[in-house]
Amino acid sequence: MKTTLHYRVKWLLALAGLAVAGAGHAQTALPGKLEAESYTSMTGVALEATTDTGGGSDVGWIDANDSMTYSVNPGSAGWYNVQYRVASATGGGQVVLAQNGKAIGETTTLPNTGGWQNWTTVSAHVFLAAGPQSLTVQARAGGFNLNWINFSPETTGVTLPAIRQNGKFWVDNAGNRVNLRGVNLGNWLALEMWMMNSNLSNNGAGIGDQCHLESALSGRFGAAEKERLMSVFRDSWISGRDFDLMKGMGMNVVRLPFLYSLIEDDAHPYTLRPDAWKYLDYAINEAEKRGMYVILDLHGAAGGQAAASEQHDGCAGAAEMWTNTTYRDRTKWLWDMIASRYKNRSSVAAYDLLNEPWGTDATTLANFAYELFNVVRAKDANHVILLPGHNSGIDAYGNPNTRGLSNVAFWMHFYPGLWGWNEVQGATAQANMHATWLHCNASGTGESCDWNNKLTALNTPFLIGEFQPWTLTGSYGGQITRKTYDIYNMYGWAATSWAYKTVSYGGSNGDTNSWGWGLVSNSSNGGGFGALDVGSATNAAIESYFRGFGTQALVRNESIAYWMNWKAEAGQRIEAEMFSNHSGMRMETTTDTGGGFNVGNIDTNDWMSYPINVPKTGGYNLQFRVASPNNGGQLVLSKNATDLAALAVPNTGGWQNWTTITGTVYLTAGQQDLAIFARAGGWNINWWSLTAQ
Ligand SMILES: [Ca+2]
Ligand SMILES: [Ca+2]
Ligand SMILES: [Ca+2]
Repeated sequence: MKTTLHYRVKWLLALAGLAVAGAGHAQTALPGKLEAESYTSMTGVALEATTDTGGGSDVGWIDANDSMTYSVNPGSAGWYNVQYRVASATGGGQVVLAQNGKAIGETTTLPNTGGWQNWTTVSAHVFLAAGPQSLTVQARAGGFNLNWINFSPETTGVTLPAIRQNGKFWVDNAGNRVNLRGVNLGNWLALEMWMMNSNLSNNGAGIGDQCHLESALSGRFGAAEKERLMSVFRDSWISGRDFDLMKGMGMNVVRLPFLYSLIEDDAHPYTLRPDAWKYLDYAINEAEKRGMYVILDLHGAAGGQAAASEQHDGCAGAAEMWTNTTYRDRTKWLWDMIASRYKNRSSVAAYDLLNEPWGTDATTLANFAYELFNVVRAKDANHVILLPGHNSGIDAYGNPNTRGLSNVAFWMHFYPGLWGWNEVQGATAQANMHATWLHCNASGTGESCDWNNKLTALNTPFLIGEFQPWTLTGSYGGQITRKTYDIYNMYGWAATSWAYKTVSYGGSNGDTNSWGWGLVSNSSNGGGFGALDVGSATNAAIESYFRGFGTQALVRNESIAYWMNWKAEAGQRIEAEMFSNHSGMRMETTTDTGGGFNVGNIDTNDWMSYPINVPKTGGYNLQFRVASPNNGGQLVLSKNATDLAALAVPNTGGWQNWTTITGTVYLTAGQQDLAIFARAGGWNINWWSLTAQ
């Protein structure tokens, strides 16, 4: 009934000459308010007087597929908050912004406002390029009136303290050390096909890298539709829920791998894509809102920089940037653009100039990285610039300090236990291998200690840009992951693990004993997806498949989530191996009840400390879970080098024969560091506790 009347009235309006184009054909500068009636062209709508605040006209008689096109001029590229001023007596309206016949934002569903002149404001957001352009408002479903649309720059309302170098440490602008611990957003803005183990194929053949996926899509549907489908993938693989999940797992930084072709128009070198900053801005905004930093990581440069066998720079095959000066020049141009855009953005923690640029020798890499450093520094005086590690190390750089460089850091990627580096079989052996890597030998050298000594001598900060401690360590995975972050932070290093999300077409079973490379994976309950042959599927089917990555159910590794959020607390078992600082200790797997790790290698004068909040001043009962094949052990609980309690550690008949010794202590309330000190060593400790009397 409504529909019949609706069409009849629209027809009558047209007859009466009332459905004329809006008076204002002028270009609307954005940010600003776009009157709905100021369209330059439309299909199927009509104007009417409005009783909304401010009066004037609204656009009514909007049915599905009706549209209005406007001439707008955004002053700068970026994300805009969009406010639709709408009224509806029926509800069910749906609106989307489009350009060149393609949606460029999310579809927004509009409410029933209780009348055709009862107005409300509905929010959305969209990325717009700078400069004059047309913008179409498309009705996906009709049944609403539109008075105006307001565009304002999207801001997070959050300003994070800027990160800079102070000697070997990452500090904030107040000079406080910042323990950066985060994860890589792999397979998002730089695909690695294995991470979606997806049964993706092209005419029955596997797809080896992003280049082949994109060329298959271009070949079938043309470059514009390929770009649209890739945008659908990017809009889907990562969204707000993922930043919530990362935050919930204790992360305060995200390393963001991207390909040059996300920014530079590959068909027109030295030209920014219209949507060049869409995804980097989005990620920075989403991280910043949650108090998290971003490290911008050029994962694939023009021509490719990685070893020939690697797909992670976009295309497997030769690293042509090292033999072609144009590619290196384009890479300099790209960093000039990036530094110009983000120079004042304090939530960007650092620029990661090139990922694993191992298609050349260490000296060539160092020389080019210093060239890139100068390009960035010419535009951006603020940000820390990361010099890329070669697979042979960082020695070819010499000492950046003696070159007079500031706000500079190195990165390496450490993967013990994988690809021939200390590979051992079985979760327990893997866990002990990681524990060995994280600790010094008796002379304060070896394993990760050598790197700490090297970076200390260089007086330069360090990022472990990639590492993976959980996939082969079974039930030890969560704890060894936390411990890896703790030890790296103790050295002063930032650390970002690889990676946030991996999926498989059947879904993960959520079993932490056989967990893959993601902190999260798709659930076997509602997260699965099937095969897709991009050589024969319709573009609608490909779009639907890509969209599925945004809606599939996810499961997180609960062991990692637990340990990343673990802290020493009164009244609970405090795992001895979760010290935040130490001298001379190391962890190892234990066969005591409950498993996990104990602390061993305890020699006389070794110590370890724990930040803890003592809830109230008074007496506390102490328990220490210890084992020793020796007589004469002495354990002291201390604070600021003052003894609070001393206990004898008995001979229990073996390093893994455990007993619990008890004592008492008087503590004052408040946040403090408590230390366990070995007045006489030769014992192990698994856990301890303090409980108010
Ligand atoms: Ca209006
Ligand atoms: Ca020791
Ligand atoms: Ca323990």
